[in-house]
Amino acid sequence: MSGSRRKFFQDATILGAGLLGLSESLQAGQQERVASSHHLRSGGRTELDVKNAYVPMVTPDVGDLPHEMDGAVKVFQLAAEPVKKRIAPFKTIDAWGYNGSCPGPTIQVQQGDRVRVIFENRLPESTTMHWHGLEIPVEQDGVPYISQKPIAPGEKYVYEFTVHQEGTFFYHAHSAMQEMMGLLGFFVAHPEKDYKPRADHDYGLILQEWAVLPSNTVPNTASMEFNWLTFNGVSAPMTTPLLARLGSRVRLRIVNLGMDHHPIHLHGHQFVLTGTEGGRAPESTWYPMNTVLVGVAQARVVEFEAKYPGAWMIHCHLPHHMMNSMMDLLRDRQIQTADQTEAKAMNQMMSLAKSVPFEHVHPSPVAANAESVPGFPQDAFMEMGMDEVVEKPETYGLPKNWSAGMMGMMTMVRVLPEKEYDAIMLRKKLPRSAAEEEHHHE
Ligand SMILES: [Cu+2]
Repeated sequence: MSGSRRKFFQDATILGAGLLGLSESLQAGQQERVASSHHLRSGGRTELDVKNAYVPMVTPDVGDLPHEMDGAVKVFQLAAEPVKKRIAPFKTIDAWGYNGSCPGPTIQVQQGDRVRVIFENRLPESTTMHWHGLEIPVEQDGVPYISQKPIAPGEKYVYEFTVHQEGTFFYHAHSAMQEMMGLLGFFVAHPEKDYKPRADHDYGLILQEWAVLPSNTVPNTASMEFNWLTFNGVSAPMTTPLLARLGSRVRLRIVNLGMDHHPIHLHGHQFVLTGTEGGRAPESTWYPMNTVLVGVAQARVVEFEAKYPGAWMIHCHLPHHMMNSMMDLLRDRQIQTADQTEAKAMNQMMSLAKSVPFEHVHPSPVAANAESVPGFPQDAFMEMGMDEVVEKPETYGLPKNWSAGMMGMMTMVRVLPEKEYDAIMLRKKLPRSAAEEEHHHE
């Protein structure tokens, strides 16, 4: 760690300690196991009746759907509706989602739970909800005309079923174009007895792709050419880094509902495939890998020991999926453009920087004779440092211009030693103004 970076973290610790008191806040934000509602209400039950606690999944940039209890039933409210979705600092699209969120908020239940979802259709057209991978009565399957009548705009519909499985599932509209508008979300069923080995962190990523023409905001759901690729509804560098304590075990659940299969690659660590959309896989089937192909309609669950400190990329490895659309920005620039000049490219970058606005652009150096080399430019001029625009506690302490190295379907797992992890967790608890003051002080 550099001296200035060390000071960064020290300052955060001192400031946070002053504001909140160390003992309480240092543990803050760590994924703590939650007892199931059965556990909390267990009263006179014997130990055997009580479900285990589990580590809840965190869906960065999305969040969870809360529930209320009606007797022993977990009741969720879910409304399908149009959503203005900012997928990048300079791109907001007109997607569809649930409860103002695209993808929809994560539903987390536990194996054995009775679940009721009070669903409302606020879309301009009919829809239904399908519970992908769940073994439930056919009347709850959410297929229009086959298992139910389409739910008309303005109508409500109640789904209710018992979840006897464990695993990573998702919910989505059972209409192809609506899926491509963003109508899906996680449905995670935690096991009755926690998985072994237990994970310390559990993160979920939803893979989506969008075709949005320049100067347009509505995704073209019939296109096969996708220019925006997102994790949990945002493109890098807007994706929120996943944090892991050095030495911890990390579970990563990935689901895909688009037109492409995505090979998701993790840097610097090996993982094992511990589950699919069908649930947990037996440990005898686990083997080391660092790229997992997540096919359309699949869920893939991988786990790894966060052994090596650092900011490690997690990204789709399809080259075009590691980019953000430059069409909005560069207009006349195509990869093969022969008359691209450094001055022209820089000009384009500066005009984008002004419109966002972000603080600066950060082109890497090019050779003096670059313009005479066939094929130039490729990645030159494309990288955009916008650290301050996408700043959040989880990005705290990253090297300057880190955001210039991240685009498209990409995020990172930050494997952090105890002190640095705690400093960021503390910062997540700070009021926004205090965090800003400290930044300016630094
Ligand atoms: Cu991909």
